[in-house]
Amino acid sequence: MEVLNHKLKMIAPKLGVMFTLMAGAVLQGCGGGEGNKRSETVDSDAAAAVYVPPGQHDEYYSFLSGGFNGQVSVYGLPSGRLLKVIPVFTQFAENGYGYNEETKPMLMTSHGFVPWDDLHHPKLSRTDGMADGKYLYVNGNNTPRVAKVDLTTFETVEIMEIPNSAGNHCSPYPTNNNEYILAGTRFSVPLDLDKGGMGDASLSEYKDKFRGSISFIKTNEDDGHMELDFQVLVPGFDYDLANGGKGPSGDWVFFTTYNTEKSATLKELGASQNDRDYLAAINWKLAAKYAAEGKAHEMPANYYHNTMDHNSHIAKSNVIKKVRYLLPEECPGMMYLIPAPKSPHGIDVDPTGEYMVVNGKLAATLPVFSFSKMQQAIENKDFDGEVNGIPVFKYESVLYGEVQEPGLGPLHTEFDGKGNAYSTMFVSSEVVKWNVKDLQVLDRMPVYYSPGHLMIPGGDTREPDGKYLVVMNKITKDRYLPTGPELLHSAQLIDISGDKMRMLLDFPTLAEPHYAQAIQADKVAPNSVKFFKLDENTHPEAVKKESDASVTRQGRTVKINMTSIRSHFTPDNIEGVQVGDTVIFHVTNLEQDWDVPHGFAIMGANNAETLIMPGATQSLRWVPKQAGVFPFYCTDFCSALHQEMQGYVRVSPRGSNVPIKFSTGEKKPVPPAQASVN
Ligand code: RUQ
Ligand code: CUA
Repeated sequence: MEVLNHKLKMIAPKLGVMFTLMAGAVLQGCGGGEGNKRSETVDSDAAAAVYVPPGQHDEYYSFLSGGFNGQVSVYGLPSGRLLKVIPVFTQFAENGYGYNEETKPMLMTSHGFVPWDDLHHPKLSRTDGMADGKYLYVNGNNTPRVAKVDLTTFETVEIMEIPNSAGNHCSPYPTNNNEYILAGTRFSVPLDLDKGGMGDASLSEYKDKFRGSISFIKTNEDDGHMELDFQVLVPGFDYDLANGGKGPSGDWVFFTTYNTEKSATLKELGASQNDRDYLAAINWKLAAKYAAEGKAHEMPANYYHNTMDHNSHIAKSNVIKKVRYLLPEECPGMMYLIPAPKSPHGIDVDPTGEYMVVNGKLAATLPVFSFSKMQQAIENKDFDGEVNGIPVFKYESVLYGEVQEPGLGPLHTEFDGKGNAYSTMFVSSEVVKWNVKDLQVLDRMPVYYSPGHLMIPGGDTREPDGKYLVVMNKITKDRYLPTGPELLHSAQLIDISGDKMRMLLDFPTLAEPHYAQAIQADKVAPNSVKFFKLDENTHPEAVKKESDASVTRQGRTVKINMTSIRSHFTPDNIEGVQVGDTVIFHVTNLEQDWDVPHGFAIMGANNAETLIMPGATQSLRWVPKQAGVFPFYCTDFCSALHQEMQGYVRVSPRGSNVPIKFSTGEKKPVPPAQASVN
């Protein structure tokens, strides 16, 4: 296997695309069975390097995208311990997100309620080019959305649907002071500039009618609130990934493109005809200036912006009906195209902001472009024609150099802040370390198997923390005990503090992580909220003391305003509900203590439980379909009497005359004999 691997590396660059892809199949195919043998190369002291003793905390929070589970998973590093799952685009039965009445509006879109997405790229908010630990932005790939997670509560608090986009993959990219979150479309679609949104067009009209868009989402400095400021409508290519400049290139953001052939069918062939696709360079500051100075047009739109109110914990949706757009051909100096190896994937800019690495997954070399040469080329008008009025640079005029024989299938690169870059090779299944200045390969580490993204804490910022590297592998095979045909994906932790990489740890991950971000724990942990203050709870249905609990009927709706505290609900006996009523339980958790949520679930409900944090109110809708006496109970083991935390709702046949009645621990008259003893 080692020999074959080596041979492929030597031969494949010369044989081109098809062989490279076949080689991938071969390597993956015989991956099984090799894993245990190779892992013997792990140092005997690796365990000590990742050991976090019981009761002690990890050094970093890492946020791994959940890919097709639509969530974010939070792991501690270096231990690889799972700390939390944050539901974002996906309903989450564990805590009721997307099931309870308060959070349902978060998942509303112009397509209706969309309870799932494919979440690829987490990016931490930034101050002065560094992660500041306030928010985590993530993309929804399938139904284009950008979400914001508040890192004081680890809750999704905002979701913005992106109009005129299809496949929001090169997204989100926050600029160095969070001025904008940029989001680029993956698929181009026929845009109807008069009526707004997608138009009806024949696929044979792809070349003329299809367009892409790059969205500029402005953020508010105080609370990170998002607002879609404008879009740049770009040529009908596919746009893959984005990353921004820093330092001298801080005003720029770069997007890889593929299918510059504008092929509408069989893209695996059609989009690989040209020898080169492009790296699109956009001066975001200039774009914002053009938009502010009246260069923007306006078109009708229809997209949702959902926000969660901090005090009431109620989400609401705003539907926005127009969007502004810029056309590159009307905005000189805003956008350029750099020829890049065909069908490139990741674009990564080094910490100095001078070098742009294009990971050409089908290419034999890894080209590195120079930002200062690009500035020079703009000045000298060193162009090789144009596309839709956008100047195309001559390849040589912006190229810094190429890493020779880096490996097969480069996908992504990050930096250690010591002048080195680390790239994943999907096909040859390795992480390759190389020097950014002299472009020499310094080290290779085989990984298991087929890595996508890798992540170094701060590795995409001005000052990376070059201690650990996490590589996220697409194929798991034999790394763990088998679990049938479906296996979790696998992450590996590598020590990059020395000259040579050192493998430390394997840990399975939930669903399919693409990108991840990590940050020193002390930038996040001190701000973590322990519970919500009951007196700041502005939920209109909140009940702040047991004596205010109530059950009221309004027509066919029965509203139950209930409290929970260790270890009972008030009320816990409810009568007068009829078959077919809409019953809404508004449950307020009266606890004012850390880590005492109460859950609420009722038999036969067509949604999920809801888990109520201390001081918060959440509402669950239930339409009983049968008569009977239905138990409800607390789902979270909250005290020694948790099993007693339960109650009943009596449901009578439709039209019955049982009145609304409710109680908790009805006091029985005290017998006179005992009364005198007390
Ligand atoms: S992308 S590796 Cu969104 Cu590279 Cu997945
Ligand atoms: Cu409350 Cu269990």
